[in-house]
Amino acid sequence: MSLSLESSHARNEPMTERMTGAQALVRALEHMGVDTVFGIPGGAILPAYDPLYDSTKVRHVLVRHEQGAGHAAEGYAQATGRVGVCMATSGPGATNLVTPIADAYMDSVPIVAITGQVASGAIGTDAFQEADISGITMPITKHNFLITNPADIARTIMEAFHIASTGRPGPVLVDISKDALQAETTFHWPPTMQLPGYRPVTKPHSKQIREAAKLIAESRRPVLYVGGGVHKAGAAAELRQLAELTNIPVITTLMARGTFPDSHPQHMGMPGMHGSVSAVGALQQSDLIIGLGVRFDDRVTGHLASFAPHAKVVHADIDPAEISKNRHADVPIVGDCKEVISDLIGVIQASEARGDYADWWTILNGYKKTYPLGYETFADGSLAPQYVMERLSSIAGPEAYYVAGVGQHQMWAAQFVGYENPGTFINSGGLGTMGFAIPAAMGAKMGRPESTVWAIDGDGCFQMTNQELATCALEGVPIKIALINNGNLGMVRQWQTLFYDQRYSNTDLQTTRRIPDFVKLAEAYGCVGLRCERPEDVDAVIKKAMEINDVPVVVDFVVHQDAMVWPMVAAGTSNDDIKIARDMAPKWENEDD
Ligand SMILES: Cc1ncc(C[n+]2csc(CCOP(=O)(O)OP(=O)(O)O)c2C)c(N)n1
Ligand SMILES: [Mg+2]
Repeated sequence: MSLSLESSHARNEPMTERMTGAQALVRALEHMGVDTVFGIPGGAILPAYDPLYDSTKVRHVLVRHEQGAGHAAEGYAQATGRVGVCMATSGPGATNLVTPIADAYMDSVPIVAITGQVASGAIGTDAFQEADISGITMPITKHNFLITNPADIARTIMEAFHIASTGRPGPVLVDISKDALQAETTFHWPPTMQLPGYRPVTKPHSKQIREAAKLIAESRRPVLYVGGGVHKAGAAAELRQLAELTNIPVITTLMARGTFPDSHPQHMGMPGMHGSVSAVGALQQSDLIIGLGVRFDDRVTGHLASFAPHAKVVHADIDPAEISKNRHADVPIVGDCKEVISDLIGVIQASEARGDYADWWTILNGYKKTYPLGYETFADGSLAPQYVMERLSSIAGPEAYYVAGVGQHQMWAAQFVGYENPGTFINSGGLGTMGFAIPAAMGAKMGRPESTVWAIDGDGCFQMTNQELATCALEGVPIKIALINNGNLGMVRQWQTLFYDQRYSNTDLQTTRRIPDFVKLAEAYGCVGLRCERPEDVDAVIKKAMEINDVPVVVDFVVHQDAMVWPMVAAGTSNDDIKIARDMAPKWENEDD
């Protein structure tokens, strides 16, 4: 998958025409190859909705909440590798986009958010529905623009798509005043971009690559720490080649699940707070971490000072600001992961030097064997959520997309679904946004209509954005939702169980009283609603859901409220103190053995 837009540029013949700013906006979107825009109209953006009505190339999807538009754009972008687009009016429309914009910023998702602004003469007067959205989103956008001159619209749209999709991808906001949309202008295409200071470095420095290869050959306990940047660079195939060439173990972060196949013998699992013992142990005991498209996030490192204490670090990222931000890099490499990995492969292949990792593999295979992921089943015959994930994974298979909300269900989706293909697990990693799953699944399905898309959502998350089921039903977007209904804000409850003496303050959603009744709610939205409460019914209900492809399906999996996510590294503690169950720690190999 590549984020290049060059092919759509090449198709465009030069043209000049008189039209309104609003028409120029729609025309520019068409030229950029946009086929789907998610949004809701309102006063300031209304001029743009008029020419949009006539566009045969751009499909506007009327969502039920602007937050849904933003997450749908993210889901679309992540499933297709193209830029996702959302649109909203000024003031509350724009502020409702703040959460998905922040989400896209944290997870480096390329989206362009277009907002209407009050007329330029009224800006700064507290006009009706005025919000300084470019000011508000300054710290959560890769870049943003406020346009008051219609002549700037076409060029700015091209620049916005270019910035969103090149270098480290991210959200770009384009705020356009109502008078700029209404006024006449001359539309030129293609415009000339004016981004003199923007030149992301993609080609890594060859000296740094040689240094990295030298450290790899010298190391005894290396680990490839793979993050979201590898898939974004379209480098999953190169990663596999590098891993197999060197025989180095691979760990895939929450944002990289699927970038390296789970079934591969060199895969150690996911690192971090709810990572596997083999992945966390590999990091902690390594003598060399090769970080590719990662940011040494606190959820991965745990207590930073005790993270991987014996490791040297090679850190490759397209964003120089990430390198040595949290952990000092002995060999910093700025560049696109595809180029970095390809160059590394070239240097390693050309040299005789190879590391000897036999002892390392003995230790790691021991961890894998002794501490596989597991879970508790319940004597009362009630449903374990992890079992639902295992069966879903097996029945829907690795070709499907899985889009998670935030909470325990997200972690179980990361742990118990088997990912074999890059980009097939879509979730809110950096911001941890409840309500992400339903609209993001909608966007993913619109981008990949031929694929099965399962949202894995929590009962808490689902109640934040389930209104987009109306959008899905009306627009013909047959997503499937596995609702993991534990009746609680489960992840918060888990922390209350472990760290707050089981004082369950405000985490009981009381869904046991069927308020709401999720099956009836699904039906009210024109979807099929199914319920499953016992392990013996799981396969049948998933198979039934797989057979329904004309409308969305919601399966209310009523699960035990006490299921917990293990392993766990408690926040702020060392990865060395990972627990595989309450008060149960793994036994580490002595690193000097
Ligand atoms: C918008 C938002 N508000 C609050 C939180 C804090 N939070 C994290 S997980 C969680 C519980 C999620 O509950 P549910 O969707 O039922 O998932 P479960 O953990 O039960 O699987 C909460 C409240 C958040 N991540 N996002
Ligand atoms: Mg819940």
